Amino acid sequence: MINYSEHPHRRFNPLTKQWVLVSPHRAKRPWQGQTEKVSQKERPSYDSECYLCPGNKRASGPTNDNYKSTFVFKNDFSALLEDTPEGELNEGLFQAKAERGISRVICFSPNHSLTVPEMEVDDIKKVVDLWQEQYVLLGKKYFINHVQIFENKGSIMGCSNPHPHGQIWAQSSIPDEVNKECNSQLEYYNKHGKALLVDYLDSEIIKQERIVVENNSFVALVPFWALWPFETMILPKRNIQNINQLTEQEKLDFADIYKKLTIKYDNLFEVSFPYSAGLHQAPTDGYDHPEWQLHMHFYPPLLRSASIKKFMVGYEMMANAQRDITAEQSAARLKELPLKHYKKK
Ligand code: H2U
Ligand code: ZN
Repeated sequence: MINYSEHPHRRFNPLTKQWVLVSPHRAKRPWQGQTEKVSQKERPSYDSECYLCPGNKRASGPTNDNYKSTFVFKNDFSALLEDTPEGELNEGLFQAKAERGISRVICFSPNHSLTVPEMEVDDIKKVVDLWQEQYVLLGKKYFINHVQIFENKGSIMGCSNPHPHGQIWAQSSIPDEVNKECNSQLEYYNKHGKALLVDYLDSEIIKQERIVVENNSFVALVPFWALWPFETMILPKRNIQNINQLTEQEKLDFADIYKKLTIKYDNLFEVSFPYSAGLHQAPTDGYDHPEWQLHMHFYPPLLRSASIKKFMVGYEMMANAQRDITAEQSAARLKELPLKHYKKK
């Protein structure tokens, strides 16, 4: 009889309809717990060379406001442009289409030395306030059908600057990852009359196998179908299609769980834990989306220590995502970690 914590198996991701190969027998070797220290220089709270610090001149010329909490500006090297000319190529196998959009950068704090897990909950809430405001402002524009809010953290993830910040890319098309989730959630809703992720969270709450941390309004868990070793997802406890529906209290709770989860991440290998994280929510195409459930994904690359990362190469590139340690094992490790940041020990 198959034992899912021992034998190779595949797990299905109902959001993307992709499979992940799980090989738990390979992770059986005992955990050595090595946490080799990577150089962790304390950063100053202000860096005159940083292009995101308040009052500083950015790479391309403009000067940042002397901001006191959060700060948003148009990406000086925007991947998407508002004034892209119309155009479409439709020649059989050769298809292309002009794309319009807006790219913005968000500074989370004026303090250069901080990261989300080290920020105060009230200050993280201001980031959530800004996300909400930007989702609405950008989403209202007639040529914006999707608003992607995300954070790249750590140079290993290609993040260009340690100053706490995130980005927003808003555009007229629904990007691929979101489109997969749109289709799956709609299909599920049409069949069951409920949002897929609402049913999913209900089952996870009953099972109690993959939940890492929760508060009154949110749960953070390792999804059953996680690809990355310590991948997690934050889910609201009520059905919310987009961030604009969050109440003041829920925004505070969102900030609280964002902080708690990232503290656990930092504590795992006692390092500022790198990841790409992003909100997934209903498109801003003017339609109701009862099938949608707001959620935030965290895709961290680290595997065994502060420097040993999981590579999605070889088999993953050619065939299928694969992991050794099961989602349940990862969740158990994250769950047992303290909610006090290791630097405060
Ligand atoms: P990361 O989140 O990956 O670090 O990217 C930071 C963004 O900041 C990046 O998209 C922008 C880059 O284009 N940027 C500016 O808009 N102005 C600058 O002066 C430097 C970087
Ligand atoms: Zn800075």
